[in-house]
Amino acid sequence: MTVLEQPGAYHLSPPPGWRPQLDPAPLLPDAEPHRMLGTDAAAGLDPALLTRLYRELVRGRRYNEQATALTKQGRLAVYPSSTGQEAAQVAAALVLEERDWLFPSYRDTLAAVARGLDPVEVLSLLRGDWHSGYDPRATRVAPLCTPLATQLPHAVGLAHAARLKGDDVVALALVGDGGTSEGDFHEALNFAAVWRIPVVFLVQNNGFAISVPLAKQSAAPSLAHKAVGYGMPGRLVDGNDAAAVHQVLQEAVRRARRGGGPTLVEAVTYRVEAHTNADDATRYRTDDEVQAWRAHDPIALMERELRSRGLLDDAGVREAAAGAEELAAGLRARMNQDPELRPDDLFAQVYAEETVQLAEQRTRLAEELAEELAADEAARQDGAQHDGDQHDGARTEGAHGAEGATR
Ligand SMILES: Cc1ncc(C[n+]2csc(CCOP(=O)(O)OP(=O)(O)O)c2C)c(N)n1
Ligand SMILES: [Mg+2]
Repeated sequence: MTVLEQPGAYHLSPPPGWRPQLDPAPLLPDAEPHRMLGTDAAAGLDPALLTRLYRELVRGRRYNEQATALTKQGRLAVYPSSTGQEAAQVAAALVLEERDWLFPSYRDTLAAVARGLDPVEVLSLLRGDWHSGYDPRATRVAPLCTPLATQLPHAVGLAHAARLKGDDVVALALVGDGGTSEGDFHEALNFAAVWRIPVVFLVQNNGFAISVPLAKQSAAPSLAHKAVGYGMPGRLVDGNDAAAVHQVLQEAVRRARRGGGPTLVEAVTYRVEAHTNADDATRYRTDDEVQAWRAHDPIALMERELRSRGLLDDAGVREAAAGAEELAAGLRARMNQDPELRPDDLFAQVYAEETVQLAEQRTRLAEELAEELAADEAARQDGAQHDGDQHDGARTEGAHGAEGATR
């Protein structure tokens, strides 16, 4: 007899005691992205914070331009520009306390720079020189992460461990719209919500995962809505409004710090440049779309606010531009120096204890390099011998020639 055949054993609806664990209504994001700049609410914002945000936005844009130029000069292997997304990255950096941790993706160089990291060290990975140019422990910034969304479980694990150890640490993890389709996104959010981990997830929805537009990525009402399924609040914010992103993230960080658990924030923004210097964005989107977003520019929004409140004038704009120019000049000068690389470093810091395979590879590389060096040396000596012979020949000929001439 199956369960269906047992009288009264099967109910079409759940037993009456069933109810949702949590009222989903308070978790739902607002219908429209939260905005501050240009609204009455902006009057209450701290002028020092606005000014700081503005300076970082201007520096960030210049940094993007300079780094992109360096790819064209062969000084940087690849650069994923975040022009148009500066507000979300800068706000993410400024909202954290020194003891907190940032988990960036490959596109989040500006968040690392605004956090105070060395601008050249931030580019080390994208230059292909070294695993991470900066010390994640000292800076509390995890390495820029290329495998999509893997930084999310890392952030959750770190914040969980910190809480177990009694450390007052919040982790802020950045991810793209495309990254929300990854299994790691699901695992990180589920674990974080169940364990009420002090972590904040910031999705920069820049409209695209390379050439895949958001509509082909997700059918959710918004990416912030995904939070509800995990049992954490979802917040929707205008990602080009640095003051609004800062405010929403600050609330989420404070909530996490006081034990309220994680929040998922979706910053609605736009990737104005191509995916990287190696991508041609004209193949999958129109110029009109790009121009419409340029009209909602994060720097222009902030400048307008500051000017309307008498916090910025032409001289202030020039001063911010000069500061950004100094950053770019330093970047140029240092990136144009050839780095000193040790091939053996390739194997360092991969595992706490080196695996047998890695040790074998290390030995093989050392042998190959030694062979190459020996071959180079032999070729050099051969060349020198050959040059010497030619030189001697030339001298003899020359001598004869000279002799001939005197004759
Ligand atoms: C696990 C994994 N799958 C695929 C890729 C290849 N890949 C690199 S960037 C990218 C698009 C990511 O889009 P999104 O998450 O929206 O971030 P964005 O580049 O827009 O900042 C893809 C698919 C990858 N890096 N990692
Ligand atoms: Mg994207």
